[in-house]
Amino acid sequence: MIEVGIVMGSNSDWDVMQNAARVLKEFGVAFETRVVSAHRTPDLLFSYAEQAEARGLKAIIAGAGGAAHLPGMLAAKTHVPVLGVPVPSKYLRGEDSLLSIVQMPKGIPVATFAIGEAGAANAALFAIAQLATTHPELAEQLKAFRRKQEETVLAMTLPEVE
Ligand code: RP5
Repeated sequence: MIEVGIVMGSNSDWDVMQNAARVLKEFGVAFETRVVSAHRTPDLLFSYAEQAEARGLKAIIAGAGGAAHLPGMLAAKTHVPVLGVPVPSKYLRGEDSLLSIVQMPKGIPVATFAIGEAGAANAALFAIAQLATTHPELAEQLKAFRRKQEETVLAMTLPEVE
């Protein structure tokens, strides 16, 4: 069963959002990817959000750029947790995306992540951490992931000063 939905406002967001898909794949979490535009396919946005809970989705990772209303509007239409990823935009480098995702009114939360690739990857790791509360094998995988990351940093060396 699909556990996580990854949606984005355009296929131009894929370069960033594929980082979420890669993490979920690495952990063996079943996910789907869809283009859903808040402004250009509003009816699709509503039906995706309305069906999310019944379809068994445990989290929706939503990425968009510019006037990034996709995560907030999904959150307005479903109780499934929405994890928002600000995609870098052409003129404002994603600061517009970040602010339009993070500044939600009280009562409709969107968990907002960093702009760009780190945000997409971390949104996936956060969704996995949520799933790990009821899937012990995912908790073990997360521990192993952290250990490997730690070992990589501990093995880092720096050049000598000439
Ligand atoms: C947003 O507008 C999308 O999320 C994308 O980041 C941005 C540009 O979309 P395209 O013009 O590339 O389709 O809705």
